[in-house]
Amino acid sequence: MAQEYDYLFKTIVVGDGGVGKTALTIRFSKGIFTEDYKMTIGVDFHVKTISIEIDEGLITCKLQVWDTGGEERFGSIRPMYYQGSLGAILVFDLTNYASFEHLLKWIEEVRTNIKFEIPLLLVGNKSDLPDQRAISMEEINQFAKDFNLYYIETSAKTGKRVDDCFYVLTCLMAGLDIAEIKLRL
Ligand code: G3D
Ligand code: MG
Repeated sequence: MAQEYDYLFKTIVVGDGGVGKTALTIRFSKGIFTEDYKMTIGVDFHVKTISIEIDEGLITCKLQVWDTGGEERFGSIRPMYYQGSLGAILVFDLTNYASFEHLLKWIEEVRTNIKFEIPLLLVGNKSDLPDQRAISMEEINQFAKDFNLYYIETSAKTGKRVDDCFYVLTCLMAGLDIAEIKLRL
């Protein structure tokens, strides 16, 4: 039987508890936002196949998105979820400054647990709450520049740019030129 995808990518979603990792993962994989899912304990993974158009045709990528529990008490079981990850989404909450400050810790955790360089995508979630915004664009841009990260602002609630964020990470994992991708977004 022919394989129905060109690539299989394991992707992890990391960041503090409450930033919206589960909401983003569910929005992307199922296209919905629900207020009543339980706090993630350990890990869940969701699968979705996306197609990327390149000059030579379509590339089909199957994403396995692992939604990790961000809470400290899951720390000891978390490392095994990093195994085999080819990309990571680093999420903070645009309305919570501490979640932004903790990004460094998350980058270190990814780098400690994954011995080779993988693409990281920085995501500021809850863009639907502009009045509660706690981090300036300057600060975010500086951070993204310092760590050489591509940055996207999403709302899991409205769905805004959620697909774009997984699409961009997939392109990075597939080794496609980000400048080219930008033009297509
Ligand atoms: P986590 O998986 O990172 O711990 P969750 O975070 O996905 O469980 O989300 C934490 C809370 O933030 C949830 O609210 C969820 O509904 C809310 N949330 C997630 N994404 C968004 C978003 O884009 N916009 C808004 N306004 N809220 C969001 P509760 O009330 O259940 O704690
Ligand atoms: Mg969760």
